[in-house]
Order: sequence, then C-alpha cells, then structure tokens
Amino acid sequence: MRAQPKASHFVNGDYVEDTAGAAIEVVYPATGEMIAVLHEATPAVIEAALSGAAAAQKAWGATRPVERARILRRAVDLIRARNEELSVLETLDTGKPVQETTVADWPSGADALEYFAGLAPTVTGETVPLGGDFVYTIREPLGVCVGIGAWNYPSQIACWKAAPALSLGNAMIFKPSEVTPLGALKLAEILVEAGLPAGLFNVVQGRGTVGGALVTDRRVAKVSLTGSVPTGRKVYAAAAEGIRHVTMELGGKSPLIVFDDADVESAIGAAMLGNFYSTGQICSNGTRVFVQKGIKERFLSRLAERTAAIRLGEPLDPETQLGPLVSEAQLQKVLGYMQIAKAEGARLICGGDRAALNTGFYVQPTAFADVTDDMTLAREEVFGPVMAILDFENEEEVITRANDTEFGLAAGVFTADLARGHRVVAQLQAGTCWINAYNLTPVEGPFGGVKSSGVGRENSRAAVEHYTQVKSVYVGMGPVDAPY
Ligand code: TXE
Repeated sequence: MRAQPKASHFVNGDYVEDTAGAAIEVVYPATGEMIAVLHEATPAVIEAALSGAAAAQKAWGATRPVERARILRRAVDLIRARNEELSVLETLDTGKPVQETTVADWPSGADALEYFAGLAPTVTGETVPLGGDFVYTIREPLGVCVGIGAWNYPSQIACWKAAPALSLGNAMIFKPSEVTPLGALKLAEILVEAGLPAGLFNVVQGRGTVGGALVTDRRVAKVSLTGSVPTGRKVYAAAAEGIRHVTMELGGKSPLIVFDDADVESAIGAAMLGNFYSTGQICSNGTRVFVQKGIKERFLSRLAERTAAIRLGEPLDPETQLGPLVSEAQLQKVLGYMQIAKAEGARLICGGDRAALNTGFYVQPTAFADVTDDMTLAREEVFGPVMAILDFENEEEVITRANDTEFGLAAGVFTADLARGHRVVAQLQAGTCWINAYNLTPVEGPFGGVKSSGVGRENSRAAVEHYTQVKSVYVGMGPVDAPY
C-alpha cells in the first residue's frame, strides 16, 4: 500500500473516510501491485460535499477576484515546489513514465491555475448606452460545478477544471476516475494549504453511480466531463434534465495529414508523439495518419527504425520512454484491436503484441500501414500505442476522408506550403488543429471538440464563457412612460 492516501475523500477542508462505500483498488500498472484501497462515496459523503460546496460558494462568489487569484497563485508555487513527489504519485497511479509526468501532468495543471489566477481579475461586464437609459452586464459565477475526470491525465484534468471554476467564483466537486483516484486528493490538500476556504474544492471517489448522483443534484449548476463518447452521451442527457451547463471533452479519431513536401522527420516525430506519448492514451491523438503516396515508403521505414529505439520499462526509471497501459482491461482492449487490425488485412510495420516484460500491462508501440477507411482501426478509438497509417493521393480527397468520422476533436497537417496548411485546416471538422506541430495544448489556447467529440472549450479566455453566466441589468434614468 505504498500510495495509500489519508482517506478516500477530501470534503469541506479535510480528508473524510466512510468504509461503507464499495472498495476501489488502485493498481500500479507496471507491476499489477495493489498500491492503495479507497472507498466509493456513500450518500452521506456525497451530501456533505454538495451542501458544503453550496454553502461555501456564496461567500467565495462575492470575494474580490484578486484575492481568489492570490490563493490560486500560492497553490501554483506549492505544486511547482513539490513537482517531483507529485509526479511520482502520478506515475504510480497511471503507469506513465516519470520522464513524462514531471514535465507534462502537474506542470500543465500548475500552468492552468496560474493562467486563470491572472485572467479572472480581468473578467468584467460591459456598459451598453441607450441614450439616457443604459444596460450593464455582470459576469457571475454559475455556483456549484461538478468535474468528472478520466484516467489518462488525472491531475491535469482536475487542475484544468478547478482553475477556471474556482478563479471565477464557483465551487467544484471533483470525481476522479475510479482507475486513478489519487492525484485529485493532493490538489484538494494543496488548495486548502494555499488558503482556499473549506468546501470550495471537494473530491469524492466513485464509479458511474457516484458521478450520476452528482450530475443530477438540484444544487449543481454545471457539469464538466472528460471521458469517452458513450459516457458523454449519458452525462449530457442527465445534465439536460436540470438544464445544466455542460462542457464535454470526449474521444477522438483524429487525422494527421502528411503531405509529400513535409519535413518528414518532423512529421514522423509528431506522429510518434501523437500515438505513443502516454502509451497512446490521449484523446487528441492523431490516430489516423494520412501519408501522401510519394513519401510513404520513406515514412514507414524511418518510423519503424525510430520506433524500434523506444525504451520501454519501469516508469519510475527516468530513462524509460514508454510505460504500460493503465489497466488490465485497457490491455485486453488494445490487444483486441491489434488482432482485429491484423484480421482485417492491415500491414503490420512494427509491434503488434504484448511487450516482453515479466509484469504489468505493457504492449509494444505498434504501427499498421495500408489501413483503409472502413477498417475498425480507422473508425474506433483504441486508446493505446497503435498508429494507423492510410495512403492518400491529393488534397481534396484527404480532406473528405479526414472528415468522414463521427469524431471531431483534433487534426494536424504537415506541409512546407503554409498556404495549403491554412487552407486544409479551414476545411477540417475539428475543434483543435495544428500545422507542422501536434498535440501541443498550452493553457493560452482553447481546447475542445466538435461533432461527437464534445461541446464547450477548456483553457484560454474561451473557458470564461463556460464557468460564468451573464446578468443583464437595464437602468431606467427617467420617469416610466406608461400608456395607462
Ligand atoms: O471511461 P468513461 P473509462 C475511452 C478509452 C477507455 C474507455 C473506457 O478507450 O478504454 O473510454 O474508459 C465517469 N455518470 N476513454 O470507463 O466511462 C467515470 O467514473 C457520471 C477515452 O474509464 O468515459 C470516469 O470518472 N459519470 C477518453 C469518467 O466518467 C460517469 C478518456 C470517464 O469514464 C458515468 C477516458 C455516469 N453514468 C476513456 N459513467 C478520452 N478520449 O479522453 C462513467 N462515469
């Protein structure tokens, strides 16, 4: 039990336990060893989190924005000072290499808190002159927001949701994924240490039923989910019952288009990052790599060479570049997709099986070429290090094929012709696009999907729209002119 937290939940300023809740066993994906046992939130814990958040939000919403910002800034400093220990915990929870978690997970979460601490005091309303009378607007917090996280970036997701929510005067109840429940508890602890009043960021553990209980509570004004499309549909529908605000960050099958004039080494590097980083468990991954025919064989041979050099291993070793998948269930799912790809006639370029390590949920970094649009590998989200490479002849064709999917989270284009880069991106149905780059998601830029990949945007100024509502105030400056 080397990562056992003080208790399962963090509610109203402190750790809370209720062992009546069903057990949640936390497993280190590199070894299968059980590192903690937590309990699902019981109705009593959920009620305490909701009533505490609702009560605390009233004063917080009326607090001067710079004071709220000061607290979040202190939390940023604490996170950065403790990055190493937090990153090790993230590695134990997810199996992702420390080489990644120390630079990508908590650091990105700290950036979000820093950004929204800076932004929130600048959020103001406007005055609309009407020639005497006037209207002014107030951007108000929504109230109590629920955040529901996925297991791929558990601490980053908690921070990305907490930062805009809290800085803009809301309270948040966060339910981590039952697969990775540990990081969010640390965030709650750090926020309180930084001076956040009790109740404003509560963490409750549980599976879908706990999430469902939060989403449908009458005190909840908004739900922000990061997860799969099927779960998104359920949560969106449940939130609609109460006409609640929603942000949905869901899955993808994003196209990465490589034209034959591209810098091929950069395109391969981006395709590898966009399929193998975090062992392929990233929603915006470019999992359909369209390569123009002229460079296909060069692309494939260099990809195989570079992939063979990837260092798989113990995630706590700083030299390790690729860790295991998050769970046994995910391992089976990814192996299943590899089998389907082979059976459907895709050409295996590298990998294609479990990795030869004695323990853990490891698979080899894998690439299939000659994938066609109708193959399962080109249509469904695998969420593992499995790259699908498709051929294309020309620009018009590739745009049509890239858009032929229910998803619309992200897309990338590699070309030396920048006019073409902009022209193609303008026609791609995706919420987040890159030209000659891939998967970079700085907090300064909006992030989110179109079509089944979601609604709303996280990060950037765009998130302000999703954590506030506008009150419009008409001010009459003269006598009321009534006809009766
Ligand atoms: O995700 P879910 P799971 C994909 C990935 C993975 C599959 C299932 O392929 O294999 O989805 O993973 C909570 N009301 N992605 O089961 O079900 C749940 O407890 C309220 C891709 O982990 O989407 C968890 O906290 N909440 C994806 C969160 O929703 C509910 C990231 C996400 O769970 C709920 C994650 C309900 N009815 C998985 N049901 C991406 N693309 O980013 C579940 N939850």
